[in-house]
Amino acid sequence: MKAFKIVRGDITTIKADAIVNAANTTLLGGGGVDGAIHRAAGPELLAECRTLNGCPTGEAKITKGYRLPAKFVIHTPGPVWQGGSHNEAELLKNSYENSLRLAETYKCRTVAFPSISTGVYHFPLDQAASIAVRAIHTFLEQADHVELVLMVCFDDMTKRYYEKAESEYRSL
Ligand code: AR6
Repeated sequence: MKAFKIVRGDITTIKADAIVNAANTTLLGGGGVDGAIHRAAGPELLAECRTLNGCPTGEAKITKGYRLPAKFVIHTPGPVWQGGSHNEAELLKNSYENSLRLAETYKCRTVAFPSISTGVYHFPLDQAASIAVRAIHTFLEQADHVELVLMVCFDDMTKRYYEKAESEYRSL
């Protein structure tokens, strides 16, 4: 039975086949969840990331998880919010879809996401949550390998927005 679950927690502690990193286009680390993932994975993660030559916004690249409990890290740079007329919604959807496609390719059964672009990149949480929830459900319906997707929210406010987006999606 496939499932989407919204939980509160620290994604670096999640024992999924893959966790997703809200990265930047250099893939060379940063603050927020990116910094936390690199700290927990150890320097081998940065060494592998250096070989990837960055990643365009909305696309995704995969590495091993090193010292993390997760087997893989899928790195995706979400869009920086610039007011909404710079294709931000499409690019955010692409980040979720391309991350899930990569998880399928690597036969991952469980995938954990952070709330991409809603920290330093300032994407409005209500819009980001509804884009994420829709993209994840649409993907799950036709997935062959991915069967559990977790949205790991770092704080209660973020979790409430995803729960609201999920209940709105369910009531459609
Ligand atoms: N587990 C889960 N979620 C977390 C964690 C954690 N350990 N730590 C923070 N969050 P952000 P962005 C939440 O800023 O907006 C980096 O410098 C956080 O509270 O990490 O996509 C990159 O290198 C928020 O809800 O990512 C980029 O330059 C969410 O993760 C830039 O930030 C995303 O916040 C990307 O910005």
